[in-house]
Amino acid sequence: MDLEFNIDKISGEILLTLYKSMLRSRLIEEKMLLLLRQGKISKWFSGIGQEAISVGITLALEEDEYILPMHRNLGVFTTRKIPLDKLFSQWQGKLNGFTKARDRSFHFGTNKYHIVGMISHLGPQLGVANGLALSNLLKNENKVTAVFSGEGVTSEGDFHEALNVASIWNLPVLFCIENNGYGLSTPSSAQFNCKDIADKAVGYGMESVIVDGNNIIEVYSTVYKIARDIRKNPRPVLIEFKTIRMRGHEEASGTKYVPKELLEHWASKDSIENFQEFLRVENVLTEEMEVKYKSRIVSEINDNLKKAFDESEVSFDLSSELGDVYKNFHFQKITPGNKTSRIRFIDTISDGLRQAMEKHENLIIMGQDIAEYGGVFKITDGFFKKFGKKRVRNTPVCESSIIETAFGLSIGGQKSVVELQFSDFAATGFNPIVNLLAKSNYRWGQNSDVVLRMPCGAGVGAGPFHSQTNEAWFTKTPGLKVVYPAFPYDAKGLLTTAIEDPNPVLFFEHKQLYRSIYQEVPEDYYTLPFGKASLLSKGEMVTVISYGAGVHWALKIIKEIDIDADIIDLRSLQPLDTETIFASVKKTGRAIILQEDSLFGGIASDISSLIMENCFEYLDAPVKRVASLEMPIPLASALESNYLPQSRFEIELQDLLKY
Ligand SMILES: Cc1ncc(C[n+]2csc(CCOP(=O)(O)OP(=O)(O)O)c2C)c(N)n1
Repeated sequence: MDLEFNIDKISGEILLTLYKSMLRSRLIEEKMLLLLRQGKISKWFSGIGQEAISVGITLALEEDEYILPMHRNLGVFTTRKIPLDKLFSQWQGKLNGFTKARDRSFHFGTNKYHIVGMISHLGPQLGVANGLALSNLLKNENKVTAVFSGEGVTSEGDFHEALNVASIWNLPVLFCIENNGYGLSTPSSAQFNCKDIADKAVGYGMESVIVDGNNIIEVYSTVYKIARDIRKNPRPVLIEFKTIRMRGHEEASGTKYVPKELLEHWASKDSIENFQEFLRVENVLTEEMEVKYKSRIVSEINDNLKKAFDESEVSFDLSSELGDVYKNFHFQKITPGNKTSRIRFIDTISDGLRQAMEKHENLIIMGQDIAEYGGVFKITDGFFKKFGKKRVRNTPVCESSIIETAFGLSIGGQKSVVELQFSDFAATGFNPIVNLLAKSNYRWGQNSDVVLRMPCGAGVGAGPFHSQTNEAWFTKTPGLKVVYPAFPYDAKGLLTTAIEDPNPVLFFEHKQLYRSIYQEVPEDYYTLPFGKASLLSKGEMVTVISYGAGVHWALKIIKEIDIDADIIDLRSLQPLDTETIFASVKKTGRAIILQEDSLFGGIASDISSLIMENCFEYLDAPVKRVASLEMPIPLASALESNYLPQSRFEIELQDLLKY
């Protein structure tokens, strides 16, 4: 025996459960490797030799405590007793799987079994775990959340952001790092330059321990004790599990780059064989029992495999595929009383947010400097005092992690609004927006009840990184909703709807409008529907389509040159009100779209195509798009004003009318 087991206070029953759970995972995997060789499944990431980690952690936690595994953690799924037929269907891309054949292998979650699976980008798991842990704390539930990561993932920014947030917020998260020596072909020595990964916790003010990942008793006992402690005294702990990856990154890639002696050394420390021998010596396990367990597991595997293989191949159903991109939301119109006051755009955002906080007790707001300081635009001024530090949360500078946290909160049943200090900074949270928030409902039915507030736009002399209007980064990603009001009344009613809607909404707020545009706005809470443009003026000569600040530029120029135009303020870009656009263009025969963003690939291009495709016979002239120049946004106002499209809009409009 190459491992020593200290079983002080562990019952025989638990010892056998640990053994059987590892065995079950190993036997399933061996069968999968066989099927892979027979070409019956397509890809496999082996966790052979690492079973003690998945199994030990899973059994050390309560069944209703969330675990967020990675691609080598079959033992988490099998130990949580996920029905094997469903698991096999998942791997075969069948309908009975957890993703309705929409995603592969371990890329799924199941709230029934308290498991949240990974996305391919690996690191986001860590931030999602923070969200789940925060959700538990907010609900006063003393639960631990465990999240897995390989040593390779510890190089991702997500890892560092997640540890930092968890430590600052005292979140009861177990960061379980499986240091298996290699990230694909890259050895640990080329991945990080500290002695142990456990050292990384120090910089974040976090405790850490190192565990022999092949020793099931050490894994189970350590995790059990730490979990018990952090349930009472919430805080994160990093556990580094030393182990090895015995097979290729995935089966096809092999292990040529791993020294033979290293594999031999670890083979002698095999987690199952050593434990089995120990249990025999201790008289906990007999040969008969072993044979019985194995044959039971093998027939369970074969029966369930048969079910999965017998299941027919999935067929394409358009309405089901498109129907799952967003979670169903039945808009409820809430009409306000008659009392109004004349307020600025910025005040309506603040009012809408405050009233939504009063209405939804499960709503959390997060962002940089939003608490005591009130946010850089002072939109949340006074919120901290009124709603308290649990619900109004200052965050470190880490957009990615906070957006991942918001997704975790959503799984836990909380709504959240994240204030991006400037919409430009969504760039550092891009991955979780377009891959996690946008795709999870489609992939495994988990909605993202998250609103991202996006102060945006130029005209304020703020240069390339504080002036962008980056809605087009998101309008092209199915699964996201994109709202972009131009008036205070709309801003409030659309913001409250964004918060009611259980889908991820990017809510663009143009900074130049914040303090320059006033309107009579109801004092009460009210909602306005998405996907309904507003027709600001009616005319016969041309249809002018815009949104955000562009609406105000168009209104001004059209008033100056005094023409008779339909002016459409889109209000929301995804969903887009094509009905109003087409009806107007069919009437006027001419369309011009004004967009603040630079031209190529912006929403104006899509609207133009839609008009051509749907209204061609009604057009008296080609559709015009007017937008900013194809360059970054410059600082000085002489440059910025020429970058922006106002001056070109008038010329293009006159041209269109003359055509
Ligand atoms: C953001 C991102 N970059 C690269 C990859 C490709 N990739 C998949 S797994 C992997 C190695 C991960 O290594 P590690 O975290 O040590 O986990 P292990 O596979 O060893 O269990 C890489 C580079 C990816 N999936 N996502």
